[in-house]
Amino acid sequence: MKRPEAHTVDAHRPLTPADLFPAGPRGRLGRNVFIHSTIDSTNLFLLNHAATAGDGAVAWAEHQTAGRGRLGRRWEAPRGSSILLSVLLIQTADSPLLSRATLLAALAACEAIETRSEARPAIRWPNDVILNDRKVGGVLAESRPITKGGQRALVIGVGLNCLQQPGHFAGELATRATSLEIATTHPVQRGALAAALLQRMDHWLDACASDASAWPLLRRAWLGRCDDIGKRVHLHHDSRSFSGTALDISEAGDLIVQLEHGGRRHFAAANTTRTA
Ligand code: BT5
Repeated sequence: MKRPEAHTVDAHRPLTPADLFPAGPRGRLGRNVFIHSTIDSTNLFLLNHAATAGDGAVAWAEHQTAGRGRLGRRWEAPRGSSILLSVLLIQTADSPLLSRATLLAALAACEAIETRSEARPAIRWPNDVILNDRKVGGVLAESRPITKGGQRALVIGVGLNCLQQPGHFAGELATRATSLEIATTHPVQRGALAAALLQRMDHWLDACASDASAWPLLRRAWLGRCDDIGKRVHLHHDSRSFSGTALDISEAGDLIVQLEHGGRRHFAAANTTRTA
């Protein structure tokens, strides 16, 4: 049974920058915070404003009219129900973060959920956050060149379903999606969860920037939460279907699969989809 505070009107209150950074910005994230009541997509907003928003900028939305998923898919969430946020990082074109951002954010999302509830979410390669075998969140990392000095704008977006009830998930989502409200017993506070998410992202960004040995740590923590390792996976890549057993992820976040017809193969997230 959920404790009564879960259902207070406050749970849907629009958030402010102080909710996201209760102690002020402490690390790389949050010197600029953009709060939108409605926007097409927080990822698109930061990609379009990369030159002016500045490294570490955070965009938050109560509602997205064109929330983006991978490979042209959509992210749907009722107003005020979710965490819908993106962060902007200005990186050199050869930065390892460009290929590892999805791993970092999915891990941070799991850790944040764990600080705020009894749930132990899993990660489904490459970008799904899973609770009770259903998708509770997703990560979308996108990057674009910016004009100055060969740098790239890396935008990492995270969507986490917080307050949705079962009736909010229609069509295919009815059997595939869940929310923290549905799947956990703790009251869901979007502000505290968003703050924890940003804190965990800041933690890993700082660790990986200051010490290259943090990457193996991050990878191990990610693998510890990954639902796929040792299991059968079905993938679509280069107009072909592949099945096999997931063995590991590479440093760049590729899934390494022992194919059922023999051989091992690396699959990059950018051009691979799951088919089951
Ligand atoms: C993702 O894509 O999971 C990445 C989602 C990233 C969303 C955030 S919100 C803030 C930021 N701004 C944006 O515009 N995007 C980011 P993908 O793995 O392609 O999953 C998309 C698929 O998940 C859809 O095709 C649906 O099947 C399903 N889906 C859509 N909305 C969902 C939801 N609320 N919960 C669970 N599944 C959902």
